[in-house]
Amino acid sequence: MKKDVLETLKYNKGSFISGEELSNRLGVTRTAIWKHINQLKEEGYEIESVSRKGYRLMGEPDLLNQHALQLELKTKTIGRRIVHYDTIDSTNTVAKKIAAEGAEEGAVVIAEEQTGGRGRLGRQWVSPKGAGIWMSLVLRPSIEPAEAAKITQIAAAAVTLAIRRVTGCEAGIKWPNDIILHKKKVCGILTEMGAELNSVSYIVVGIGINANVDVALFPEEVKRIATSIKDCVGNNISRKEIVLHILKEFEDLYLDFIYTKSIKKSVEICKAYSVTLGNTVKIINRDQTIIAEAVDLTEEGELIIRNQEGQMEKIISGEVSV
Ligand code: BT5
Repeated sequence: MKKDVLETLKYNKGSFISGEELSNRLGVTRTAIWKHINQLKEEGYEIESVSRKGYRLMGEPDLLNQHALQLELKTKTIGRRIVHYDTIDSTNTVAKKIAAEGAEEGAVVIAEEQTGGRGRLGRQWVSPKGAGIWMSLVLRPSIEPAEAAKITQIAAAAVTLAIRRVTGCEAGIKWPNDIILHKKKVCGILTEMGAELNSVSYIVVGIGINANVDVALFPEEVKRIATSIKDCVGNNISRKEIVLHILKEFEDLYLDFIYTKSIKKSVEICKAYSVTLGNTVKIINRDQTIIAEAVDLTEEGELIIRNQEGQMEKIISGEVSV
């Protein structure tokens, strides 16, 4: 019921709705409405109450804990359980630990700050307190280890859609795991797994987003390549809105993958918003560097390139710079 009260207030954000109208619409007494409003206020929602006018939602807290997200989450499984930390070394490390101990599919670990945030190949992920979105999803698809990279493409598509829908910023995807705003990195994705030889036992997909982060405070070498959503929008954005949208978009695309066994839908989104395709790219894979033209993505989310001899090649993973 509190969820419905909040939803109605949000729908009318900035304008008054009377206690009577709320109670008629939701089919409960005005006293019940008043109780829910008070609870919401205690949770940090700024709600103005004026006699004869009613209630007006003025501001929402930007909390990423289980309670705050649960109130507005529209998913079936993803994010139904949220483990929230103030400070943790890495949400991926925690997610892998709880997954190995049996955590259910859809569990999400979120931290306000990471002291040992990780990128690929042991690189560091800068994760300052309170301003970013540092989260990891636990998944249990029945797939082969070689398919794990598909989850990165699903996550890239979900994050890009969420940023675009919530902020209007034209987020793009640099294959395979970077989300870009104005040519700079706003988000990185790290997919890890626990697996037997032929079957995956769990996948953890870590998503790091510079939401309201002050990039000027980053170390010099990261500052040059990074940006934040705040810098694109011009003011702080609601991390909660972004998280809610990511979880919903991710669930839709992930379930589509589970049912159809194909990530075609995600790949279409990755292609539509790709900043890689059509460009000359440098691909670094272990000790090999190739300069080539990025031509297309396969239905499985691999990159097709045309090398300098004019031959087409399929790249499964690697470091790409445009
Ligand atoms: C990635 O690796 O981009 C994956 C990052 C995944 C981070 C999330 S946060 C939640 C979860 N928990 C974790 O511990 N990790 C995941 P890669 O493609 O290897 O890029 C790493 C490089 O990005 C670094 O070497 C830096 O150059 C740069 N970098 C570091 N922090 C950054 C930041 N906050 N914003 C933009 N770029 C950053």
